[in-house]
Amino acid sequence: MAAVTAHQTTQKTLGTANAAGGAGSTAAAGETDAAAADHLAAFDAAVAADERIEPRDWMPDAYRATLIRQMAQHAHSEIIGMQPEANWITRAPSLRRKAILMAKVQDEAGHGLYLYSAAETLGTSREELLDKLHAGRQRYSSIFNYPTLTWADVGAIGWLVDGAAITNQVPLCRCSYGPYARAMVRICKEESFHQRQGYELLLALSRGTEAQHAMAQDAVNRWWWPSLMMFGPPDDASSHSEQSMAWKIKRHSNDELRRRFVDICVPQAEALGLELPDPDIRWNEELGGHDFGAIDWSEFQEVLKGNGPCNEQRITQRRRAHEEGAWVRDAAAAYAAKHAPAQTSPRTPASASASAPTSASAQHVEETA
Ligand code: FAQ
Repeated sequence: MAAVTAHQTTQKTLGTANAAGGAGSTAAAGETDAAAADHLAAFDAAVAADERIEPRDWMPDAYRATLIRQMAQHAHSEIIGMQPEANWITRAPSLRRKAILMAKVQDEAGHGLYLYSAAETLGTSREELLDKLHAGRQRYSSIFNYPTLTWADVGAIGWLVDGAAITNQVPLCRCSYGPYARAMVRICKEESFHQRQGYELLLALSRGTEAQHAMAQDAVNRWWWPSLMMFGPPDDASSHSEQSMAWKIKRHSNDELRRRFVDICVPQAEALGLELPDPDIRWNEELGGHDFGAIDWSEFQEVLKGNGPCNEQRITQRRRAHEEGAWVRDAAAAYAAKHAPAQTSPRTPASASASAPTSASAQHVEETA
């Protein structure tokens, strides 16, 4: 990928993206060309100096739109990602395993909450983002369109899916947008616990009976390739990477992170006593990393088009959970209105103090299942 500076790419995209609104839009009414150029120069300098861009700072519309797209997709992935594992809560083989799995699934809901809140600082709302998800206008990760067929899938998700998520997300802790970077710090700590519980679960199965070992191997066989796809299309087909890396939203390309993940997994699989389902994995001395087999990108494209094994089921369940949670949102809004601090300003009519709360506070208790 050719090296580009934030300035070059910012100029290329200035004014081309749909502004999401907010304080720092390039579309600020009445702004002169000179003022816009000053803003752009200050933004580029901040990115170049590895400073954080904060919600009230000026930012190019396309930067804002890119962040909203990625953060929304990330938040949607967290809450839709609750479904495959939640499928096993009632069938966990022991109280200990059930408690751990419930805590993990709850953590994913929390991650969705942090990320929707961080996205709201860009001038969008959680309601709007969820509407777009439910209407199929925003994506969630391809990985959550695969079924969890056995208990070992819970282990494979923890080890591989959370493992891939951490590999991708640790660099996001240094993302140029402050609220996203800060949300990622806490999320990564929790993902790290998730990855370990999956590894430990698989280890127990791998060292168990022959049937348990076979179940663990089968789960790894099914989750390996979709986990590699989580990192996104190959670099030469990744439409957003060049710009996102120039803006320091992304710090590494999709292929770089995918390779890093394979390098991490190979010795872990060995320690687990399980095989990765790829006969082409071998050490490449020259690269200082592992080579691996070709990914079936047509499968990835089909899943993105909505034709994965569980796309329909996941989105239907998500829409149903949202509808069934309407009473909780209504109750929270009524409670917030009742307890809203009284307005004392003489210019504010008394009735205004009892008006409905902001959508942000009403949405605060949005269900996440
Ligand atoms: N699935 O140009 P790029 C988790 C789309 S969280 C679906 O490379 P970008 C925790 C992409 O949006 C997992 N779509 O895009 C957990 C774009 O579409 P567009 C989620 C994908 O953004 C564990 C097009 O392809 N993590 O697992 C995928 O630069 C267990 C072109 O792609 C994040 O979201 C995909 N895998 O790079 C929860 C991390 N890949 O807009 C529960 C943050 C690409 O052109 C249980 N996100 N697309 O229509 C990122 O780092 C980036 O957005 C990438 C994609 C790397 C995912």
